[in-house]
Amino acid sequence: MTDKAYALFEEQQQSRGIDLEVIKSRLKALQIETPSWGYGDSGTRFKVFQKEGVPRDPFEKLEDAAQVHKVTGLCPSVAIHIPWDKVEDYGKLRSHAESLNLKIGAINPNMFQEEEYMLGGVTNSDPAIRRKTTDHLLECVDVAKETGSRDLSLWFADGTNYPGQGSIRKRKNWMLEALGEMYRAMTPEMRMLIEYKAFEPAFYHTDIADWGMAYNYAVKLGEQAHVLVDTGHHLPGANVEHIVSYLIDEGRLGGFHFNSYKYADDDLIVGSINPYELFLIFYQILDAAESGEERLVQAVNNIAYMIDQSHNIEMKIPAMIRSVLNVQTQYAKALLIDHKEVAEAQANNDVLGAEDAVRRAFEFDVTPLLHAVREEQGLPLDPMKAYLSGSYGQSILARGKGGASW
Ligand code: LRH
Ligand code: MN
Ligand code: MN
Repeated sequence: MTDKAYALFEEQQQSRGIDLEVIKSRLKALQIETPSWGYGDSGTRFKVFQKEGVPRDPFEKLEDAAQVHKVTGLCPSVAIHIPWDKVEDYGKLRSHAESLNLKIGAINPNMFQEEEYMLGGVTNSDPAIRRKTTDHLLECVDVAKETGSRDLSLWFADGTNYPGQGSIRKRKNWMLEALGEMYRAMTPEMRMLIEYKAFEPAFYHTDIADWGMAYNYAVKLGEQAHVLVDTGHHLPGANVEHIVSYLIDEGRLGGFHFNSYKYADDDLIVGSINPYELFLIFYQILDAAESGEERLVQAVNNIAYMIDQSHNIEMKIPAMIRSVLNVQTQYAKALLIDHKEVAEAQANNDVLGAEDAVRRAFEFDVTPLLHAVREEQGLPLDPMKAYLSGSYGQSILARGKGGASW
C-alpha cells in the first residue's frame, strides 16, 4: 500500500521535474529543537493545570524529550530555561542528555519571574536591578559553556503599561548596555538570539517590540547577534515570511520559536491555525537556499528551528510530537515548490502563474513522501501512533501530579 502510494507520488513529482532523492535527503537533515518548558505544566494567567505524569525535574524533561526524538527522528536537542531548569551540576545534565541521544540546545535566561522585575529587568530604572538581571545573563553564558550550547535566546518581558511610566530612550540604552556586556562574555562560537514581542506582559510599550528593534540591537552588537522570530509575537496581519526573507538577506536570522496563534501570543501547536503561513516561511527560506549564493546558503544553514509552546490542556508529549510533525509536513510541501517555474512566471510578470506555482506545492499530499523517509530512517511510519501504543505514556503516570511548571 505504502509502496503503491509512493510510486504514484514519485511519478507525479518526476513529471514536474522534482528530484525526490534530493528532497528526501533534505527532509532527513531537518532538526527541530523542543523546549524543556513544553513538557512541564502550564496554563494561562487564570490557571496552571496539573497533569498526571509531568516531569518533576529537568532530567525527567529530557527523558520525555527523548521520546519525541525516538519516534520522529527530528528532535536531537532540547532548549532549557534558567532558573526553571537550574541544576547543581550542568555537566551532569549534559551527560544525561547525551545518554538519551540528545544535546542541550539553546539557553534561555528567565528575566520575568522575580518580584524585582515588575518594572523591568535590564531596563529597570534601579541600577541594582539592572545589575542583578545582567548578572543572570552572564550566568547563562557560563551555563552555555558547561552544557556545550551554541545559542543563547533572549526574550525580555520589559516594557511599560502607561505613557510616561518610563523613559523609552533611557530604557533603550540600558538594554544595549546589558546586551553588550553579555555579548562580550560569549565565546566566539556562541550566538545571541534576540527575540521580540509586540506586547504582553507590558501593554503600553515593550522595549524590544518588533524585528526592527531586535535587528538594530543585533547590528550594533556584532556578527554573533541575530534575530529570533517567534511566530506568535506579531500583531495580527503581520507578514512574517516577509520579515524572514528580509532577515535572511541581511544575514541576521538566528532562528525561530514556532507556535501558532489566532489572536496574539497564544502558544498553540505550530501549524494548527495557519499552516499556509508556515509553508510560506519555508518557501522564503528555500528560495534563499535555491539562489545558490554562498552568503544566503550559509544564512539558511544557520537557522535554528525551535518550538516554543505552552501545552495547557493537551498531553505534553503527544502535543510535541504533533508540533514537530506539522513542521515537517509544511517543510516537505515547501520542498516541492518548483523555483524555476516561479522565477519564470516572475520574469514574465505572470502574477497568477507565480502564485499558482507556489500554492500548488502546498496542495500536494506529502504522506507517501514522509512515510518513505521514515521507512528509510528506520522510524515508525506513524510516530504519533507509535508513541500512543507504546508503554512510556503509561509508565510516567507513576510520577503523579504536581510536576514542574513555569
Ligand atoms: C513569552 C514566551 C517567549 C519566550 C518564552 C519562554 O512570550 O513565550 O516567547 O521565548 O516565553
Ligand atoms: Mn518565544
Ligand atoms: Mn511567547
